[in-house]
Amino acid sequence: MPAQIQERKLSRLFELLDSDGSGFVEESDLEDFAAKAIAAAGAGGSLEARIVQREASSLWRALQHTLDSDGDQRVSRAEFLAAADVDAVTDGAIKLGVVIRDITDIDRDGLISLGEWVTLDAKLGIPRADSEQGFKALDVDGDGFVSKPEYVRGVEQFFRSDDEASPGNWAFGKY
Ligand SMILES: [Ca+2]
Ligand SMILES: [Ca+2]
Ligand SMILES: [Ca+2]
Repeated sequence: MPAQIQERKLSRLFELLDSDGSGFVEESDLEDFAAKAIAAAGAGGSLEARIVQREASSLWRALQHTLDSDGDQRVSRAEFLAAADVDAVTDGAIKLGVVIRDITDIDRDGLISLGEWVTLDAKLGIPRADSEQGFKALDVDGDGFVSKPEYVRGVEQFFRSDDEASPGNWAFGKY
């Protein structure tokens, strides 16, 4: 079963990333994903925005380097799932996931509030109920905020854990 949960999580992420619904993840999808997160956070033009753009583009290059044997510049769902075992891709995805949560903390107090969380998730296409459930899961100490250590750990679990009980499985909503 362990493989199945990873597949479910990554399939869901693939859908979020494929923002033009083409059935493939392309470079433009990653640019859109970054742009949506930046817009939701009102972070346009900031240093943080450039970091998000840079990590999105690094993840694209890692995917391309790993998968693009036929040079068609796009990644299918099956290829995306296969890439999940590749360290360069996992590391790139974790970095992007973390910097996106960094800008989710709109007021920069080191804590993501429920309001901040749902604002960003809505823009990324995560339904409100899923987003709220994800927030509750990642707020492991139950103080009403997702702190940086909580979301860093959550994003790592999303990409690395095959434990059904890991809170981080919810880092990007229902899976
Ligand atoms: Ca696409
Ligand atoms: Ca905050
Ligand atoms: Ca917390």
